[in-house]
Amino acid sequence: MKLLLLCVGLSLVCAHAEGDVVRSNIDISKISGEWYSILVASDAREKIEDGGSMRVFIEHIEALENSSLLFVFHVQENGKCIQLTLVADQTEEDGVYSVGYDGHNVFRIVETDYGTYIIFYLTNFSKNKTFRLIELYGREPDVSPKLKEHFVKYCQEHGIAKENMIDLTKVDRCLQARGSEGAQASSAE
Ligand SMILES: *[C@@H]1O[C@H](CO)[C@@H](O)[C@H](O)[C@H]1NC(C)=O
Ligand SMILES: *[C@@H]1O[C@H](CO)[C@@H](O)[C@H](O)[C@H]1NC(C)=O
Ligand SMILES: CC(=O)N[C@H]1CO[C@H](CO)[C@@H](O)[C@@H]1O
Repeated sequence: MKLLLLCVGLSLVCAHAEGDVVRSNIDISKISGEWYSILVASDAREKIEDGGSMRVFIEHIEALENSSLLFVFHVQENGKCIQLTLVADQTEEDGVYSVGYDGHNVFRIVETDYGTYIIFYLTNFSKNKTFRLIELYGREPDVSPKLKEHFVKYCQEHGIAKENMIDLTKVDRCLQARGSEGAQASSAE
């Protein structure tokens, strides 16, 4: 009992230090707005390498009235930044969404503090092969080294090694294409 109380006490301290991180009952209206892709990890590395279908750069997220989430990304095709819009629908499971893009994808929000970062965990079920993708988005173009380390640890705990992670802050994320309404829209499936 004493130990339990100690743990509860410590986790409160820790949660406070991290800045009110939520892992359940996430208020999706608060994740609306601008985001930047920071780190991405996958057990199918080719999907997040240059030319991979999952090498996408987030621009913003919008929580829709029907509880679906609208994602606006950029992808690079032949050196050009193309806008990609996807709508993810809520599933029956709390905090779990599904979206059709390069197969059928199911994802959930792992954790967020709304104001600094958000982590998504996605599982892909394409024709033959399923794979997982874990992503870190930041409200600013970069996040603290501490947060990156936290993400690396989370991925490793979920069986994705550091070699299968890409630091997207070191590549061309189509930042120059952000907010350009004229960008050619392309929508998947
Ligand atoms: C919610 O609304 C969006 C935009 O109108 C639509 O694309 C999406 O399919 C809707 N989702 C559901 C579950 O009806
Ligand atoms: C998918 O699986 C089928 C049947 O197992 C196989 O014949 C086919 O080559 C596989 N396709 C790919 C792209 O791996
Ligand atoms: C639910 C499910 O099938 N998940 C699979 C996703 O892909 C990874 C990697 O291929 C598998 O290990 C999981 O079992």
